[in-house]
Amino acid sequence: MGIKIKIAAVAISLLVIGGCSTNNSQPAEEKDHDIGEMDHSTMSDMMEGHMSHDEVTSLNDSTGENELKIPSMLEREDENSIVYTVRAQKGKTEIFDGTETETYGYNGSFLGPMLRFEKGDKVKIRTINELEEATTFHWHGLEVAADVDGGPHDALKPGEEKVIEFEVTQEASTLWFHPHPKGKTAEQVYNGLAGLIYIEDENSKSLGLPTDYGKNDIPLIFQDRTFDDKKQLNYSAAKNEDGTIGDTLLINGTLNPKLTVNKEKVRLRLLNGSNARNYTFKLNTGDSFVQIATDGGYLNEPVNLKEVTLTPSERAEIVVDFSQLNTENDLALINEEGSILLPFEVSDQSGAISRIPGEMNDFSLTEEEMKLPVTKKVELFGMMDMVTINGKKFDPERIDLTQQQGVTEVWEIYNKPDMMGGMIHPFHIHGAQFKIISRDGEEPPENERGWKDSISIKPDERVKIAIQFKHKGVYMFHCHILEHEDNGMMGQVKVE
Ligand SMILES: [Cu+2]
Repeated sequence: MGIKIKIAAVAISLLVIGGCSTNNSQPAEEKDHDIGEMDHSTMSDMMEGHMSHDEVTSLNDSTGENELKIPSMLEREDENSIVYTVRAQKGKTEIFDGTETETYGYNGSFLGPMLRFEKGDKVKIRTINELEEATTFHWHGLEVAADVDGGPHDALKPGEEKVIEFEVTQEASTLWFHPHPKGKTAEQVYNGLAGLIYIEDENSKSLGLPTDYGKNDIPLIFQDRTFDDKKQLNYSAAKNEDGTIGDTLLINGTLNPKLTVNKEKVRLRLLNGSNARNYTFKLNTGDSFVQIATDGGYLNEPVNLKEVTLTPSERAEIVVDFSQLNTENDLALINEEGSILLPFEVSDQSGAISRIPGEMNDFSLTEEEMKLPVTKKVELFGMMDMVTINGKKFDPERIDLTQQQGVTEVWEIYNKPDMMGGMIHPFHIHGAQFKIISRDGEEPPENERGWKDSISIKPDERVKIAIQFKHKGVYMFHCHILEHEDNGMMGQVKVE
């Protein structure tokens, strides 16, 4: 506890230093040198990991009293050749013992099932809106035609349904789905609308990685919430225009979760499903783990890390080898402040034999792609409800950018600081996976050399990405702080 308070105090003083540096127009790198001693990445996380101009509420430690819930795997249906049915609905959920909380969910009262696709699958999904308000079904990270992507143009009114069809053409990855109605995304996600998509392919099935769903292949959806004194999710009371943050962490909708594992390699598919909070995940023992996948697929090689940071909507797959850890200690996944997110209970059983191969993928950023000129510029700016992209707020009638189908272009995304220094914006583009060329002219870190659909951009940072769209139509690009998105920090690219 003492440590946590101390770190918080350092963080506050760093915010002050960060603010001064920005006013002096010092480059971000120099700021780190001033502070010396601490680990470089920890330092920058603490300085720029704040996701709001306000001080960020800490997360309560998980007491570990509830076993982590694992989302059910949605059954395939053969009738009428519709493969899946996904319903958005209202319900009541016992998040706290003995109390019902009003929530939203897909095919249940809270969150959603996991949808499993294989590369090459021709998928039909019957989407049904059983809510009392309009919603959409957006498949985050999926490379599909814009008319099935579920952006704000595709709202289903209460009681409406729509059958969508697409072919899965991308490689094995962990994606997710959530609503995207204009101005209401943040509240609907907050109330519980989010689910997972796993894509598998020949490669993923042959690598020998842990794949026993719920046993050694564990999805973890991280969402922070504020509950009122009646233990309800009162979005309008909790709402912050600059990103809604809560003091209570739910993982897969589980309050105070713990995860029981065998002494084996366990794959954790981390999804930051929060409206606005950033997480730097690490083990409380300081032990390292390996990252094996980014948002849209496997890394070429596993990357050894002691921590990994995810901003809203980003994913990372990591493998923790519990057979190699000292299980005499209390083991837990913690965040940058030391808050206990997920305690682990390690059983004596040795578990399955799985491996982490040295080579997992053939992702490449070509010389040609690196030499392409910047042909799209995107500038993120503002705070609260005054957020813009290229100086404009979202207008569904306006096309901001156009790009040819199947042609790779380089986008440069710049996070323009404001008077208070600015904040991280997680930038997401629909309908495609992209490659990071550079961050402020430098090669991206090893664990970002893979397919991405969302990228964190720090204040004053300039990022270059190479992106190609496989399909036509109008796609959204936006900040994935959901309140910023709802406040108009969103534009449209038309793929012709
Ligand atoms: Cu933002």
